Amino acid sequence: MRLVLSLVAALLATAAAEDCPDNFILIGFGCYSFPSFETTWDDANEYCKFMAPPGTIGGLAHIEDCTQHANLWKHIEAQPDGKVNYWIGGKDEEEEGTFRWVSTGFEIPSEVPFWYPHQPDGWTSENALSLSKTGYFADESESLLQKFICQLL
Ligand SMILES: [Ca+2]
Ligand SMILES: [Ca+2]
Repeated sequence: MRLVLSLVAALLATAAAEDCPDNFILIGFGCYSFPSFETTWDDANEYCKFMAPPGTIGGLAHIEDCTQHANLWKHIEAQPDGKVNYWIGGKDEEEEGTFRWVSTGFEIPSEVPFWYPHQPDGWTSENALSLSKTGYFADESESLLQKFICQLL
């Protein structure tokens, strides 16, 4: 029985690893990539589109439920120097104070459970969404140079 279980576990692990293309890793149910350089929000989003393999669509990551938020942060915390600010795919430039995922247009709920206390606080000078080194969301100026998280959408 134990042998069967470990065979099943090995098969599942292989299947999971094959679910994401090169340069992407499976975290929870999504394929993510963590490029090593820092750039502006717009350039980060363009890079995520550019690095997606043919036949797939890439963009900055969107985090739409608590489980995925926790999965991603657990992965980040486990990396050496992982706890920094990362651009993710939300903006509030169309309607100040209402952040939306640019990939889907869905509104990002405010306050608990995603946002750091008292964020967003930058009004019209901060219109881009960051998964900050606190593990929670914050608004930042989109021209800041930060690391970023890409996702296959
Ligand atoms: Ca804003
Ligand atoms: Ca802020």
